[in-house]
Amino acid sequence: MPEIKLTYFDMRGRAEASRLALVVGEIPFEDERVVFDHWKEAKPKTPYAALPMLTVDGMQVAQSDAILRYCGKLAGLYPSDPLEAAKVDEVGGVIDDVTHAMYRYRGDDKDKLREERDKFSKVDVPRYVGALEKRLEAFGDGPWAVGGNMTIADLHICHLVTNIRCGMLDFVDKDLLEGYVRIVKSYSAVMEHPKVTEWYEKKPVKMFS
Ligand SMILES: N[C@@H](CCC(=O)N[C@@H](CS)C(=O)NCC(=O)O)C(=O)O
Repeated sequence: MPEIKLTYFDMRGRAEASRLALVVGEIPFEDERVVFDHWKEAKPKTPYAALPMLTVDGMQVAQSDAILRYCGKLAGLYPSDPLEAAKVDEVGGVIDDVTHAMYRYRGDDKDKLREERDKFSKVDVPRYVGALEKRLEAFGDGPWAVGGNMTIADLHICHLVTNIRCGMLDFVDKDLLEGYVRIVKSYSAVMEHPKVTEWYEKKPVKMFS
């Protein structure tokens, strides 16, 4: 097994799905959390001046999706069958679409933010999450998103549901996703996995604080 270090800030953000993949796969790794005071110095040493970054036997791997896919492969959470893998990547793609819509407005104008987040809740979520719900129903009864086992698709979903449920998004109802039964089923299956519960007993969930 290679020597692995996953470097990110001390929050879930774009690294938690990869951390969970390694945890579930029982892959030993160093969970390096950079404090913002040290980030200025570390930033130019990363490939794209951004985190997360994975270091595998001294080799840097950047971009959260690439990192997650790599961790998923190591952990046995990425299908070897190309069509099943495509379904997993499809889920990752639509979660990216939803996340993009969530952060479409990044300015300081609270009225504008409320307007954008209303649009997110009333237009983007029904469009993307509603469609994903139907796709998962077509993929199977679950609880896993794709096939009969956990894959990184479930970790993508878990990331989205956690972000909404924790109430960190201004002007977004934390119950927004509760009606999407098939999606919540996948989220719950991840959160109830013994390795995941053990992880959160040791590392309480931190969002952006
Ligand atoms: N496309 C990149 C985006 C990485 C990114 O934007 N990282 C943010 C944290 S989520 C970052 O490093 N921000 C600090 C900075 O830009 O100085 C990925 O998915 O890894």
